[in-house]
Amino acid sequence: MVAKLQGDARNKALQSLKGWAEVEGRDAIGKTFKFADFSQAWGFMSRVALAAEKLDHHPEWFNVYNRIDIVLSTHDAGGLSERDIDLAKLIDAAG
Ligand code: HBI
Repeated sequence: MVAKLQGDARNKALQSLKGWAEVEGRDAIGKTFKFADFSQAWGFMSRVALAAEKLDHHPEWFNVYNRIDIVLSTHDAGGLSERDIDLAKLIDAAG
């Protein structure tokens, strides 16, 4: 069972991220990525998909042409966990 991030640990984890914001109305974080075109965006999504599969932790995302809106939350925990923080860092590295 994955634990939800709470209190100081949660604040510290959120502060370690760049450009990720808490999502209104749910225990999740989100970030929007923009690329030059669809091909670049799809390449990024492919890299993220492989990293997510390795981590066994998956993003919620929405893509239109060169834009990808990503939301991270741990369904097994019912909210934000350390797994989302790890995936956010992998996603940033794939950008
Ligand atoms: N991805 N975001 C997210 N949250 C989960 O709880 C999760 C996941 N990917 C795989 C996964 N859980 C597995 O542990 C199974 O629950 C399918």
